[in-house]
Amino acid sequence: MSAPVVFDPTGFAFPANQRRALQWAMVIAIVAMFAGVAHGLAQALSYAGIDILQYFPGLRSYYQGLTVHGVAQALILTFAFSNGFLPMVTARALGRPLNTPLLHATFWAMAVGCGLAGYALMTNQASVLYTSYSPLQAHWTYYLGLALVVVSTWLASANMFLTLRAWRREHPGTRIPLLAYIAILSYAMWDLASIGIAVLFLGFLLPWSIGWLPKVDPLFNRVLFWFTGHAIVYAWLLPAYVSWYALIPKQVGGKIISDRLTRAVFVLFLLLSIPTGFHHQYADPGIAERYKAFQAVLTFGVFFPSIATAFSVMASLEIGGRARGGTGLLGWIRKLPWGDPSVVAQLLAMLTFVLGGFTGLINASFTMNQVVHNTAWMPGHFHMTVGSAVLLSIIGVSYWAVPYLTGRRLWAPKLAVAQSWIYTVGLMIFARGLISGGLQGMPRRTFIAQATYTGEGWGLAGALTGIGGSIMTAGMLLFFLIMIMTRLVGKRDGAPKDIPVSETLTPPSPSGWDARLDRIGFWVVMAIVLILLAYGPFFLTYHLNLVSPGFRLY
Ligand code: HAS
Ligand code: CU
Repeated sequence: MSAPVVFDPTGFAFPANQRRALQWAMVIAIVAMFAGVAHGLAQALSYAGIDILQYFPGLRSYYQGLTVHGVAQALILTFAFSNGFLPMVTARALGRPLNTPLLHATFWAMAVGCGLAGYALMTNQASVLYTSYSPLQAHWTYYLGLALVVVSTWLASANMFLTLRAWRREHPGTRIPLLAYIAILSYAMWDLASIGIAVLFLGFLLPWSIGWLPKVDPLFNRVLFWFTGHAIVYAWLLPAYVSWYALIPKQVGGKIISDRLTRAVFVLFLLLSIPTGFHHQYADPGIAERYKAFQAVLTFGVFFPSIATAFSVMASLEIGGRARGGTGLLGWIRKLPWGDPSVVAQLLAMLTFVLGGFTGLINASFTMNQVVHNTAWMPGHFHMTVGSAVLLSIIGVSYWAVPYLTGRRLWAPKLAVAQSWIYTVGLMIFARGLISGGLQGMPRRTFIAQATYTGEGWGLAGALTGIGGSIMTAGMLLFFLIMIMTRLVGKRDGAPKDIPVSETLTPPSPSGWDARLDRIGFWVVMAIVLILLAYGPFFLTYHLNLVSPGFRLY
């Protein structure tokens, strides 16, 4: 008899100790979010000419605040969340618990990493911004701390791979459940991508900050950073896509429209996320135009799986909206569960991401990039991607995951619906300010509140940024209140007992071309081939110039 194609893990429940470990991953994520939000308000108000940085105890410079903001939000929040979320859904999809020692090791690597990097940041010894560009030099604890954060993501991946291997042994011939497959591929992509930053930190910046390596090569360091640094944005985004594809349909009463399309989308991200990093360096000298042009083309390639996602996620939503009685061309939209805080946060995440994605295409265009590079446009772009699609999805997932993990019902669900709306309205005003300011030449990473110059249109752009940023902060404070109250006073009955896992319209086929998508090892090798094509010529022909000592300017 042939093996069943669809595996059914009904009845799976996490052991209590694993549930606790997963809760702690969420705690780190939410604490990092809080640290980042306070500094976010200061950055936004700076664009409006208001300086509140002077009131932050212990803060010595604008760049210290900006580094804390970027590191906390972009590096800690995102990965602390994914370290919990991806293994959690993998275990649920495979119907088997995770490896407990690995789960604890993941947590401790992340916690110690945050402690070390946090020490350097708080004492103003790491005001190098989240891009960690040399020749700005940080204290060694910053590099070691962030290296440990990366190690924690590897441990989380190892946990998923081991769980998958054990499951495969017991289920030969059965297709990998879709949810586990896309969660594992998300981190497989990141594992490859993180090699760049691992070499950068361990091979150059850490020995340099200790004094073992007297000088570094800033251009080469930037190349290593962006090798990881473009793919990192998909490492942030793909967990949100996991939720949009595989959880949200169930939450709105719809179905995943295609098993094979969903798998193919994640394979495309594995293949194309990394060989595109030069699109952050169009303006850098020392990199041949032809390498930049090749990666520009691949950047338009990695746009494609997001477009496929837009159409297929919308189709699953439509199935849900119609099942709930929606009719006509757009009537199904109204019928979506707009009263469910988890769903609303993620619908708003998707809607704002449309603009985030399109501004990305402008960045990616070789010539238009000249207009927007290093201007306020850029934070406008990335707050509509990581600051909306990713953040609002993390918030949306938290609205069911925190009750699921703590066994306590969400506190004040109506307020939670309002929370996402308030944040989103603030975000749109804020991004409108930054985008228009950027088009009028307003620089990014500049303390505008103390700038001795100004430009046409910066007044309105800055005011909108300040107003929008304040509204976003109010939205985030509500989120923290809801999380704390859920933990403290949330009712002990009525919390979700299971993760919302969606069904697919048609189950995966046991044979045929799409069964080959499950050969993860093969796709990893293909990804490496593409990386070699895109980066190989540069690395092979580059002469390392160790020229720069370290500087601490702020
Ligand atoms: Fe980007 C710079 C190009 C996506 C983040 N990006 C950045 C930086 C960050 C960032 C942080 O080519 C600044 C880095 C720094 O500090 O210097 N980006 C792109 C492109 C995409 C893109 C082509 N970026 C992202 C995502 C990010 C992110 C995602 C975070 C998560 N970006 C660039 C470039 C630069 C850059 C250059 C360098 C610029 C420079 O000069 O420095 C694409 O992947 C975007 C594709 C996405 C779409 C949107 C699809 C829409 C979907 C939603 C569907 C809606 C539904 C709603 C279903 C085309 C999937 C239905 C709901 C109903 C209610 C009906
Ligand atoms: Cu990029």
